[in-house]
Amino acid sequence: MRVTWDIFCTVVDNFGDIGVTWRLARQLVAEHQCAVRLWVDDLRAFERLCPAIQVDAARQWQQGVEVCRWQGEWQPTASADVVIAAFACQLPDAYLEAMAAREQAPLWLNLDYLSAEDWVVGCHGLPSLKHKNVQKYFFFPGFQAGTGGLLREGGLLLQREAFQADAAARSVFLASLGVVPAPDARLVSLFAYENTGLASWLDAMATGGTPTHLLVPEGRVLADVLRWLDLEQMTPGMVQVRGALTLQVLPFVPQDDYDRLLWSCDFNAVRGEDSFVRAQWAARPMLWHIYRQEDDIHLDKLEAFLHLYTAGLSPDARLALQGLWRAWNVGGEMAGHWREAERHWQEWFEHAERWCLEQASRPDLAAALVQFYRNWL
Ligand code: TRH
Repeated sequence: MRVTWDIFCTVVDNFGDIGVTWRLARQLVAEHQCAVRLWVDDLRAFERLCPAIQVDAARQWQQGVEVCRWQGEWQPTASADVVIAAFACQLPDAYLEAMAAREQAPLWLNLDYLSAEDWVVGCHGLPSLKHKNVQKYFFFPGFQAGTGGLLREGGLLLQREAFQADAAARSVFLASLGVVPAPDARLVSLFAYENTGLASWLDAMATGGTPTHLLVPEGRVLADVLRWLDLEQMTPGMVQVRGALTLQVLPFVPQDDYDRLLWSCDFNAVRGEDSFVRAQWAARPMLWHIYRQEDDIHLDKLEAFLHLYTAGLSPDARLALQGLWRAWNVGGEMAGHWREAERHWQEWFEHAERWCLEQASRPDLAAALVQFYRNWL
């Protein structure tokens, strides 16, 4: 009998909640033969990542996953063997009762946000709340042994390596997005929240010695790009040139194409959680715009990651990378940090590859979840 899984996702804002749960649901089906229902309260956000989604359907099958619209009145539903509340979302009361009514209680997990902080290791797998006879457990993704790991599909790195080794595949993919970079241009992708530091970074690229082709998928940072260009609007496909910098707006692409975009670029600016992890699997130098939290607690998370990520770098390269990331995350002046980081490009490039391999040497998050269930039985 296939193990049944229910994954609940409320889209708080942005795309990370659905991005992570959709990726996990697909992988549990494809690699672990699980029967997965994914309950989502915002199918429009989902459609951006997966254009095949029918936004009005109460139930639909997508890539082997049963996608259920989680809106309006809850219909009586039997509980699955494993229940995942993603990012502490609140399950429907009637579903909690259905969990408690099972002869054998289900495994109930809260899939938490990703953090590199040390305390995560101590809290991963601990019991949390209880509803009647059903115990909930914390499940923390993470970068260190003793955490739940990172989402990484089987074969992902081989696919990525093959793609990056195939210049023709890269050109064909980029051309499908209308991107034809000059042969000597450095290709950079930019996915970020609003950022007052952007103008100084764009200045640095426009006046720098290396031609840069910057790709900006439609989204929140675009308003800052337009302000810098002194333009009212740019639609996908449009290109603007300022000195050594060519700027191009891209459509928001389906999730698998976004991977290929990251693999195609020499440098990726990413944000939040899922794109942040995907840029690490792309094994290229990167810049992270962390999701802002109250009382600046996100800055602790940033430091925790920087501490781990920069450990193998030479002292100068380490300082350069930390300076760039810190400036970006407080909306500070970027130009000097960018020039400094450019001096360490080759080292950073090799480091990104090493970091990727090191992270990939740990069990991936879906495998860790399946193992957690087996141990729990
Ligand atoms: O959209 P985000 O800012 O999501 C955030 C974070 O997850 C954050 O931790 C969370 O608290 C907040 O949402 C509510 O960034 P993230 O996590 O990178 O998710 C973006 C998703 O969008 C990811 O799955 C990649 C995908 N994507 C595409 O599919 N196509 C695109 O063109 C782009 C730019 C992204």
